Amino acid sequence: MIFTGGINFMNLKAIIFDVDGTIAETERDGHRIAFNRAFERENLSWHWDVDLYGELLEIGGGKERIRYYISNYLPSFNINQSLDEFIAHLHLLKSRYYRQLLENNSIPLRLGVKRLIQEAYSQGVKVAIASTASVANVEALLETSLGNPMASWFEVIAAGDMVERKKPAPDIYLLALEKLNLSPHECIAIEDTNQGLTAAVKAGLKTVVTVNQYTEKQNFDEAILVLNHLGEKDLPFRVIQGENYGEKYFNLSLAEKLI
Ligand code: XBP
Repeated sequence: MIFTGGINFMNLKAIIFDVDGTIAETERDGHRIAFNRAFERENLSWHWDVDLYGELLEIGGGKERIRYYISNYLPSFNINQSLDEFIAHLHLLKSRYYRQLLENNSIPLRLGVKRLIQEAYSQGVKVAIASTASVANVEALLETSLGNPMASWFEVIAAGDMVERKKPAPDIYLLALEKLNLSPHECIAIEDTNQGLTAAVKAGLKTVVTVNQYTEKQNFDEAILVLNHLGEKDLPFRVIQGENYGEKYFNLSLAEKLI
């Protein structure tokens, strides 16, 4: 049992965060822009507009998304090199542009994220990451948006190619749990997409969803709670689905009740 200043967190030992769309709105104005810059740099006449990118988000992982786009939208596309190498090169370029974007104009965290990380850290509840995005891109986001030392508070970063099967497979959550050395009933996951929710639930985790522009119409029946954002004391969340036990913003006591 963790005993801290009068609050007993008997069950909750860790919060596992998804990254893109959950910690920060990185997709539309971050990853999407970086993909397009890489396409331009390679003289490709491809352009992923906001709507098309919404469709492509069904596919997790930057490399996987490019591959899916080529096979489903460009049936006659041909190159004089191996497709794997071409995709790897394009993704490397894209990742450089993404990190440049973060460094020049860091993407703000979603409402309530920083407060929750601080609350968890100060109460001895671990924080961890389970993301489809590449490790370097996750670390760059944490460093530019949270800064240090907060970025180093994450006990575990499970991301990208550390597992073979990306979300909606549960593998990345299972890896995070293994590295945390905790069982699913001691943790809560925070996600923003249906694929992420499926992955977390299949790993046995109770999952809270904070929706965004791209995901608000998705099905979240399996979530324990669905919110518009995590909220703050003076900026309460809106409950879309589930029980909030009278709380107005997402905090550790609500997380404890939910698990
Ligand atoms: C987000 C993703 C990623 C990013 C691109 O994953 O789906 O594919 O769009 O990242 P999550 P990379 O919501 O699980 O964080 O280019 O680094 O793969």
